[in-house]
Amino acid sequence: MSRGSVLTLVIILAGCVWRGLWLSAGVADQTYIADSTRAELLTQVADELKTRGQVVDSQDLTQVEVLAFFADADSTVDDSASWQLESVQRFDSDAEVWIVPGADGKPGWDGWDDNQDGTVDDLGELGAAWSDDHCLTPLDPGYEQVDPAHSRIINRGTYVSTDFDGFAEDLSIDANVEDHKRQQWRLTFVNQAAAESL
Ligand SMILES: [Ca+2]
Ligand SMILES: [Ca+2]
Repeated sequence: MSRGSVLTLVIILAGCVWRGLWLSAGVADQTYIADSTRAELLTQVADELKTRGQVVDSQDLTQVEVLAFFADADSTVDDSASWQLESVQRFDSDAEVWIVPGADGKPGWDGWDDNQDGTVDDLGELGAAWSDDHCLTPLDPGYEQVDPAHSRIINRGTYVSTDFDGFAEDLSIDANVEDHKRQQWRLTFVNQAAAESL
């Protein structure tokens, strides 16, 4: 047997062992559920646009990011008779992402000179490893209360909240004809039954 054949055989056997371990671990291959749920939700979006007199090609929705949540962790896709649109988000390249000092109110660890520059709790310590410092985007609670004196902008470009009207308007423009640059959209859905039980 040639070296190439042995190598092929080893690869096949390794694949079988890996697949066997995967199945024995009880890890189900559920990608199809995500795909079918996305397709279902985009159909729901297309139907909503249709009620507004807009007919969209499925191609128009391929770039739309879809997130679906179950408020009840015990729920499954099989339980979801319907989904409710929870939020419409648009990527804003100018939107600010801040890093804030966390619950202790101090950059990095409270009372520690995390960056060893001789000054305890200076702004340069923001984001120190394993501290309670964290990032906030316009979608996060507390974003409006960020104190610029004790925080700093760490990035620009993130999703911001908007509404379905803006989404519909963007899709109403023929990007091919009018040289329109389609915006980047994210739609979030929540399991309706779970939402009603909140
Ligand atoms: Ca902190
Ligand atoms: Ca310091």
